Amino acid sequence: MGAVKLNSKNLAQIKAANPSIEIPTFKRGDAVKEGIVHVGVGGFHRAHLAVYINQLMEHHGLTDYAICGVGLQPFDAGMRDALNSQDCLYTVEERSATGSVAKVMGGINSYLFAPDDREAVIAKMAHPDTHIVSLTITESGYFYNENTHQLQVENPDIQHDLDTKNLPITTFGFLHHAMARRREQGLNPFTVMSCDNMQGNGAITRNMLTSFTRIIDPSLADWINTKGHFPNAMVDRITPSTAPADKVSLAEQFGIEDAWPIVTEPFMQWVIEDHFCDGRPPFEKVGVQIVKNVQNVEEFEKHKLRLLNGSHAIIAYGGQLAGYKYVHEVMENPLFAKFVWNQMQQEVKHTLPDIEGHDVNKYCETLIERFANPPIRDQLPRICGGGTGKIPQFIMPTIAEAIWVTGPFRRLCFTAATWFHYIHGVDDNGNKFEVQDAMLDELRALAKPGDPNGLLSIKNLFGDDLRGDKRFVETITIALEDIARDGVIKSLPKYID
Ligand code: CS2
Repeated sequence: MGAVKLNSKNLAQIKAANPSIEIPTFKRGDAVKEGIVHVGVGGFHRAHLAVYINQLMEHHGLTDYAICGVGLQPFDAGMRDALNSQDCLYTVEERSATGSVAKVMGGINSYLFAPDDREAVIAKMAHPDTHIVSLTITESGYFYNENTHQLQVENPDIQHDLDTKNLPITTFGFLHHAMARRREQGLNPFTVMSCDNMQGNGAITRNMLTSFTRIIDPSLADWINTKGHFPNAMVDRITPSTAPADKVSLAEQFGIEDAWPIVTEPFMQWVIEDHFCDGRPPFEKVGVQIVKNVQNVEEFEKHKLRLLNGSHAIIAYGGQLAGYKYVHEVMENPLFAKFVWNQMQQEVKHTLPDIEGHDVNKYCETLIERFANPPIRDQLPRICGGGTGKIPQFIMPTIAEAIWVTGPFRRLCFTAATWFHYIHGVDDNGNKFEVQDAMLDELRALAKPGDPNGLLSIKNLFGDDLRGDKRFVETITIALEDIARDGVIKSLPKYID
């Protein structure tokens, strides 16, 4: 029998054909309220927040926090078409060495594609039923200058949105208009909940939004700043980009025809500060760690960003240069596996705060297992992309702190150097690959094989403290020379022990 097209009408048939598949049995559509508007519906959102909401709706009777997904970018048209063709249902396939489990998710209730109707998005955010606007807009969506910690006011998209006669194109433009409308209507601000991978994601969101709004309307900025809440959070679930083969295997193995399914790992984690100004779902009922203390979230974030994402950096940039395609393949090479372990243990761990009840060595071991999980086939280009938002977050602060406490940082410099070299788009065997980065032109103009100084001069990315540190510049120069001369695989043994 052929696979069945995923939609509400066919759910019972899908379940009957394969009873192991989890399907939503809760009410959807007009029977529920959409309390969350989520900007940036990609794989990660659909494998993370939308899964927690699905579980709350399925097992805990939640009816007033269904999700209205929003896409701001032209490339989101594909998600609009996929979700709208299947009543916003989609499949999450959890894969591990022991097999696959398929779960149809129904937490996303509707989807708005901003380029179709920008006003509809503003109206939705401003609606009294909306209590939370959540974001997965990637690091570059925040227009955050890493050096000055300020909004990139000069950015043309921000300039476009600062003229309020224009309909907005950036997240902050939409949030600004919606907040203004809520104030006019006598409502509370909604909570703005960042689910992006950034240290202090809530604080950055607050800072960027109020800076943006202050230029247009200082009193609105004050209102948002005083009444609005922006919880900080650590989010975690490795979610590869969906490959065409994933659709085929879902159809073959589970009988579901899904225009855009997700393949992910069984593991998921979310630690979030309890800081909501207009109510929230009882997230703790589905395993979310809700913490009262912002410092606690920061500690979890630090552990995750420096250990997981910091390791991903060497796996992705080093692996791409060495000619690999997937994370698990890189981890099968003992040189990389050992380097990753030693970087975590010897250079990152000592920069991290102790967290009560959190065993950092166990956490590192779990990471190695997660990276090595072959069936999720996590693609290196997914992790390589957008490095200008990643290296300054996941690697540079660890180097700066390691220097401060005179700990070792050679491996971290090697990791940073793999990114510097990656910019050229040619691997160690002379094969070309595509480099994805919003700042690519600027990077390419400044990158030189074996010489980090051009890239280090980008003030938005690298602060003066590191650029001015002789030990750092010397160490990264040597690493970059090694890579340019010998390639990653030949250089690795020098950096492992
Ligand atoms: C990856 C993350 O893109 C990246 O840099 O390291 O997407 C990673 O898979 C997630 O942070 C895991 O939670």
